[in-house]
Amino acid sequence: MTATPTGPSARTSAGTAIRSAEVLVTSPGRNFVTLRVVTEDGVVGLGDATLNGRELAVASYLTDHVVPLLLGRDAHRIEDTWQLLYRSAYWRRGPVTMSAIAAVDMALWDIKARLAGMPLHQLLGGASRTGIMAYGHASGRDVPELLDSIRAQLAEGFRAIRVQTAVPGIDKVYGVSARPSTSGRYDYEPAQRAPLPAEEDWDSAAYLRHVPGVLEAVRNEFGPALPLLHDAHHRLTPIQAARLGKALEPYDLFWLEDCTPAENQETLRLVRAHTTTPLAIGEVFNTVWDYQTLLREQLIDYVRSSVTHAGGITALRRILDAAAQYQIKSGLHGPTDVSPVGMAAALHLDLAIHNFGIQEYMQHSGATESVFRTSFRWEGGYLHPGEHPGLGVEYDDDAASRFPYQAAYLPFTRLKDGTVHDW
Ligand code: GCO
Ligand code: MG
Repeated sequence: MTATPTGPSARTSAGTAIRSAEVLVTSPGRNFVTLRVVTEDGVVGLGDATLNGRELAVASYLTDHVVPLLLGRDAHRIEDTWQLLYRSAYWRRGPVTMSAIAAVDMALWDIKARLAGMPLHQLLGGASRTGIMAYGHASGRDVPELLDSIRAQLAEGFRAIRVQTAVPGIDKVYGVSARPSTSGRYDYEPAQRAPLPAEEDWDSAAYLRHVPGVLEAVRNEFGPALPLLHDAHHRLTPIQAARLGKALEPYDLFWLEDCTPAENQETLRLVRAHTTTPLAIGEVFNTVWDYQTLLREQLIDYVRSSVTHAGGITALRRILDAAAQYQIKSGLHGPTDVSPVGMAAALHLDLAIHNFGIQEYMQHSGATESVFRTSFRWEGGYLHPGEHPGLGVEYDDDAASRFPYQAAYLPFTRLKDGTVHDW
């Protein structure tokens, strides 16, 4: 028998052999990359491969380098396929590679669960809770607008709210909607459709002076019980992050997110030593290695990864199990750039794991929902992935064809003196 690159034993002529794997790019309001895997028997699995602002790199990684390895393999062999894709490339990790692997992993779990006739969470151990507590986004260009935005999110049913605010002296701040989000869905999409990225400005000192007062106003208005979250979006130095965490302690945050760029995990020792504000980190991480020190030294409280960017259900489950040893919980990333497929995968994991914390839920647009038909439910502040076999998402090709890809970039940031800063 001739050895193939994927190994002869992984191939099969049974009905579960992978017949096709197709990369679908669509842009219903924003860009999404989806992998559709089909078995010889016609069972379909979907995986999300969307990497905001770098979509076509993952599409090419999949089409040019991954799809040829999948054809003829047994769709049931999820672990073997994951290990093959991770190890056979030689070049490991990174968001492009790990988003591509994630898409394959999700699609294969989708197929396995559809074949089992069960919603995916059943294969992950079954439900550990009845619903998934989600947080919504609120923002304002000033305090009254922010308070209105929070009221609108509460009216939508959210029981936990992320609070972002404009800062005097800074033109455009991450997370702040350009128009009031006082009714309907929160409308903040940082990726802009343009041939080049937009430039924003930043001033950490102005931000640090302004944010505690805003959180105080919010706490005073809504009382002590409402869980409040805030995202510093990687912009602070360790000592600034420590100061912010300390300054926010009176307002009892559910979490402070991405207080520093956490490429240097040891940095969090300093932040941790100075504040009891809970810390959430990891949306830009893509493997368990990025969390090694953070988990072992208990430097964070919440794991922020998405299924899409952390190598899929197989890999994120391992990160969350590692976190559970230290009572560190999940707080999975759920912005609109995680597609409904990636969101469904997150919800099945959220429902099954024991160390669930909270789930971000930004709500996709009507255009996005016309392409991705989901079966997850949003009721009373809680999400549920539903009981459809598999992930519970169907892809509508006709709807997708109405939304061709459009180049879009995340913005970047410069300080007042022109220095490029972390966005
Ligand atoms: C969040 C994130 C997002 C990211 C976005 C980048 O907490 O939801 O910070 O808003 O900026 O996902 O693509
Ligand atoms: Mg974030």
